[in-house]
Amino acid sequence: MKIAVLGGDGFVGWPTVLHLSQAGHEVHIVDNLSRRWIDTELGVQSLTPMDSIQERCRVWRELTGIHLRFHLIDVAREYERFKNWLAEERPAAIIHFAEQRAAPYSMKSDRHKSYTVDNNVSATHNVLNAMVAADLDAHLVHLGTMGVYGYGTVRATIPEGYLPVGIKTDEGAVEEREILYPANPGSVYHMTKCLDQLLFQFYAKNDSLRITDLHQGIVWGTNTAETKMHEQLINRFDYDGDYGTVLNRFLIQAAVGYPLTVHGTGGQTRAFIHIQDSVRCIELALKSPPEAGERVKIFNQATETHRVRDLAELVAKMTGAKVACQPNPRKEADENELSVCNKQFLALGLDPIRLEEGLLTEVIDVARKYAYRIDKTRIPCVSGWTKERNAAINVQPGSPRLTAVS
Ligand code: NAD
Ligand code: USQ
Repeated sequence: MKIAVLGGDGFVGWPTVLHLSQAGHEVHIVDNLSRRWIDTELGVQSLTPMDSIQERCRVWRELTGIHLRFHLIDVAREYERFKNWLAEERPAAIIHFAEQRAAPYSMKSDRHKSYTVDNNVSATHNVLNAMVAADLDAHLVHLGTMGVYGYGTVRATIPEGYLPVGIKTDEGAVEEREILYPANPGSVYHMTKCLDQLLFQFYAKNDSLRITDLHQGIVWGTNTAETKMHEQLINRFDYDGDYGTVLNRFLIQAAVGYPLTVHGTGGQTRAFIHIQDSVRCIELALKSPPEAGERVKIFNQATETHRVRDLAELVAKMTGAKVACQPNPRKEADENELSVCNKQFLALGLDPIRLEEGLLTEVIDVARKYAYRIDKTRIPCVSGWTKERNAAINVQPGSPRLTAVS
């Protein structure tokens, strides 16, 4: 099948491209390389040494004989070019990763808020708009987030996208409905993913587009079977205060003897998935598209939940690292419970990689191996959600800002 991977140069996009290519699909990467420009803006680099996208594609071709096509297109800003490209190539499936995905980056300043909303909402709308204009009946698979549900504690398992409700009619009867689970974003970035959901709902209803939205948890790990095939196919690994996600950050912090940066009490519970499972889930979703006219198909793409302080303790036990609690730069619940339904992927055959199985390999093979590339001054989170939070974290480059070390 011909597949367009929008955002195929990114952390989840690149291993997905290789996995689908290895499985025999004709893969086209569409990316504007904005993520690489943001590295330059922030003065950071991936922990792992990444080659250019063209070089990555050349190495894949040398290794496998398979030609990956790369198209430099800004999906948010170059609507006509993107539409014409889509109309000409007519992929059978489109996987949409092409958004600004870091919550701290989206909260850095008013400029970063605007950029994130403009980029993400325009990119998603342009994809839908172009599919209709080009009369393209492709299956659109979007990478959404568990964060659309929010992290307020509800003593009930979060369903996969839809919540059954009873609406009391004027006559006093009860009408049964399933509605999108109430959106409750915790950052401007997460808010764009909530807006995406409404765009999908409308285009599935109005134009019968076939859409799958994957509500993904925090992705951890680095490599997959395919990225391990050659040193130059290595995946990116973000560790800085904006793009690094919590578990991957703890792993590199342990590798360089930096106290593990737990925000607040570390009572935040989040959903997680290994990068290899993320790629497998996308393939499973591709094989199970909705029918035209069906509502948006929503999967929870997460395999386990953990509390931040438990993760820190686990990494500390494994490596001898110290744990340091610090003022939370985010406005979020200090403590929350989280239980997530992921029955659909399990039913399709997903056999999840557990944290305990993969963590040690990740520390030794990746974090320690490339520790020499880490700039410790880029580890602190310097993006506060509000003026008060910014003041509380006392942003000074290199400032340790630690309140307790155990
Ligand atoms: P990433 O930033 O590494 O990759 C995104 C890619 O999209 C980059 O290569 C970037 O250059 C490209 N891009 C951004 N805007 C674009 C535009 N307008 N036109 C063309 N290309 C554009 O992010 P990632 O970690 O690979 O995440 C991919 C998707 O998965 C995101 O949408 C994110 O919200 C979602 N997600 C990620 C995680 C995670 O932990 N990484 C968890 C849940 C969901
Ligand atoms: N946290 C720490 N210490 C750190 C970094 C983070 O305690 O050094 C805490 C945060 O305060 C937060 C939790 O860990 O409570 C998760 O933060 P994160 O940066 O790992 O994840 P998040 O900002 O939610 O975003 C990431 C991805 C995003 C994706 C989301 C899935 O960057 O693209 O949508 O995970 S989810 O969290 O399920 O919404």
